[in-house]
Amino acid sequence: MATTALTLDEIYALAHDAMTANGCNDENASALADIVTRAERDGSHSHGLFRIPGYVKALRSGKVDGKASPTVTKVTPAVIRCEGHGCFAPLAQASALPVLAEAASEIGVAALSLTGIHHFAALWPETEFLADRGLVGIACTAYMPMVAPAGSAEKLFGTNPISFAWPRPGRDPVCYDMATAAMAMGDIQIAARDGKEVPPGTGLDSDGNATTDPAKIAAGVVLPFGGYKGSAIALMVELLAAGLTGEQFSYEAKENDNGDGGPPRGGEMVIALSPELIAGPGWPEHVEAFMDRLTSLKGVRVPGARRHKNRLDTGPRNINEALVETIRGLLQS
Ligand code: PYC
Repeated sequence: MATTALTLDEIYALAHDAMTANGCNDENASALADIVTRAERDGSHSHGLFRIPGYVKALRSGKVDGKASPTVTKVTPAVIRCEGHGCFAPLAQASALPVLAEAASEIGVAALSLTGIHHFAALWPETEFLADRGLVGIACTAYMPMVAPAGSAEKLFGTNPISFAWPRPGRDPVCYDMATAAMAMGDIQIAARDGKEVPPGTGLDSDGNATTDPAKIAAGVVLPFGGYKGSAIALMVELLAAGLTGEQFSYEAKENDNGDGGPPRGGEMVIALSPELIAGPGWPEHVEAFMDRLTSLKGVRVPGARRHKNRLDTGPRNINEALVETIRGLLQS
């Protein structure tokens, strides 16, 4: 694969310019460019510049309002609502996460319901934000139907990612962000682009036959990870991200989407818990003793460790050359 070396500042500028050239104001463009740059910095390629053409499609079709200004409301001391008014998710998160963190730090537990947003990014930035402030974070969002519930060959669930972060004072948090599908759709698309096969069990073709061809899976269905267990977690994500926020379930998002290829309107649920208030003082020592046990086992890696290691490298990143050219082409609106 031919690549172009870009510094993190160049990645940020490319993402920011692509957004402003296509109708975003500086606030929206900056929030989005920041998320894209952090994804490339950490090696989460499927959530980095790879997403820009989709973001631009959503701006050009008028589905996303690049000048929207989210509103944050405290419904009760523990319930925070953020209405994005059609913005990309990162600006709504930047507006509401500090309010969520403050509430959970004060009263122990708080929930943030995000509505009217278009989410196409990783979810670890939300939960790491909370862990960096000494809080446990859980976030999930539903997406377009791509995944067949266990027992069926018909898609109903989105790839429905869920992220969890646990704070470790003085250390990087435990943090994972995973699709409840056998593979995230972005990774399936990247495998198709790069001509690679995906592992058996990832999905079915449009006739319901098992295949390792990512292009056939993209046209067919993805399977939930871990059979009926993953299917149950994908169901939980639909209920938390749509049932609990009042936003669209994956199937509703598809029915109401304009099919431009950008992220549909949807909801996100973010929950914050304070170990200091719930477990009480002494929790870090208790947890670190457990983490020592865990990491003493041969072959165990703390979730998030690879991203945290990647982020120490402040040098340029090798980005798919064709992708960079495509994005440069999008600077002409
Ligand atoms: O990574 O598939 C994904 C995703 C969907 C919505 C937000 N992220």
